[in-house]
Amino acid sequence: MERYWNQEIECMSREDMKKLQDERLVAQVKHVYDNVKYYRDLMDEKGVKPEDIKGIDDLCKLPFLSKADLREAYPYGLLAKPLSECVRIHSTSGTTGKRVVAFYTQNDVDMWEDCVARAITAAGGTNEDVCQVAYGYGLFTGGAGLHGGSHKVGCLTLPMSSGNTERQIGFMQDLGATILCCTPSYAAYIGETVQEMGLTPDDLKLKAGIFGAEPWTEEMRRSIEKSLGIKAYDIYGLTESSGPGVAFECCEQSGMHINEDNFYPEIINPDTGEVLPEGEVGELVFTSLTKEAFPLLRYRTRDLCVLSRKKCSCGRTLIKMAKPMGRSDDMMIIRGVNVFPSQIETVLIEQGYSPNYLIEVDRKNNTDTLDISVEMNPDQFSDKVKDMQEQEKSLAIAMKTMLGINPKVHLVSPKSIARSEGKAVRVIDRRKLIDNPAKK
Ligand code: DLL
Repeated sequence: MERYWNQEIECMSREDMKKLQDERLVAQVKHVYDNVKYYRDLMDEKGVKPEDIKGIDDLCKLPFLSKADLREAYPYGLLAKPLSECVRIHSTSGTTGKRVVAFYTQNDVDMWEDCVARAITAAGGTNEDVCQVAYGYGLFTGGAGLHGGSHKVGCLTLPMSSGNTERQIGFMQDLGATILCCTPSYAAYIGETVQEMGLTPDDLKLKAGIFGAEPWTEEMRRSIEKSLGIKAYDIYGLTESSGPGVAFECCEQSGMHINEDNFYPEIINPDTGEVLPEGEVGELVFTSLTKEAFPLLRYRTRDLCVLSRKKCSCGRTLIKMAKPMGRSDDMMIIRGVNVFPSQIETVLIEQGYSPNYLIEVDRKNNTDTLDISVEMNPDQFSDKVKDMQEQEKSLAIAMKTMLGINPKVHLVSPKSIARSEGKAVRVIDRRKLIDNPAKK
């Protein structure tokens, strides 16, 4: 029987949810307008007053907020509560520019942990479970988010953080961990290490994994499920919106339910800002409905995905988002063709290769080049050059079919590509990025 953390909200009728969202939006907009000068200026510029927002149907009147705004307002410019009421910060890694710092009041932390508790419950977690948190702890929201949710559910929480993989597996065995939380790339690495240590999934008590923070394919899901003997659930979130738990997967494993009582989603055309109807692919935009310290109105995530209100067999009525296909700024434009790393991963796993690969993009003589280094499994390795060339050729053909362009494929020896304990870095783009405005 399906269990819920907050059945009233998770299974609420569409009508009641809309009413709740309407009320909460009105209050959130007023809170923001009254307390954040940056927003007040943006709204005044657009000629919108809080009184103009009577509910969700008026959302489109509000201006968008982007990462550039967050950077401009860094660090305190979007804070909506006095520092005396703030109890925590978290921050993005800042790999694509200045860090973004998000603030939390105690109520914000409680709301966040409640969202994560829904995710853990949907993955089958109860107070009988032992939950190993192998996301990084610290400024990153992964460790703190899953840790807080796990406490709330009452699981025995193992605050491992990421890294030290053999010790990680030792604890997993000794304490009988039943739920593993980490990035999917780290889960794949843990699965590989389990095998290298001469163990099988039967030597572990794991039953579920809660993996997110980076895009991962269905093929990767199946491969992790097999290597660890678990059911693998997706979880989504971003630092700006509080962290993991904005959306979570249920037993149906067909997209993630958005905690829409706290985060209202829209899908827009990233070029025009036009709101797209349900079912169309576009950029995901979130409006927080209940945040105190760091509310976000119409925040552009850059994540590309699709929303669906199709009935879910788990009984939840919360709207679902498909697995994000990547960020608009992850998309590589190579010789004019849009290429996502996830397409490359799908081909590799379908063809029986490991998810350990590196994509290198460059520009030589004014032409883009795409090189994909792929690690072989020991049984794929051959000392005959001709065999290896044949394998590379057949993989390159499969890639061409998926991507529409011809990459150079290099099969490399087992274990030669660095493993990831957090978010995997799978793309090195050496071109001067002039053709992807999202990256500027
Ligand atoms: O990655 C929060 C998180 C921690 C989510 C642990 C899930 C689990 P950021 O570091 O700010 O926050 O990165 C947010 O990561 O905009 C997406 O592009 C990507 N992302 C997060 N979850 C998923 C997912 C955390 N399940 C950015 N699938 C987001 C695909 C994801 N991409």
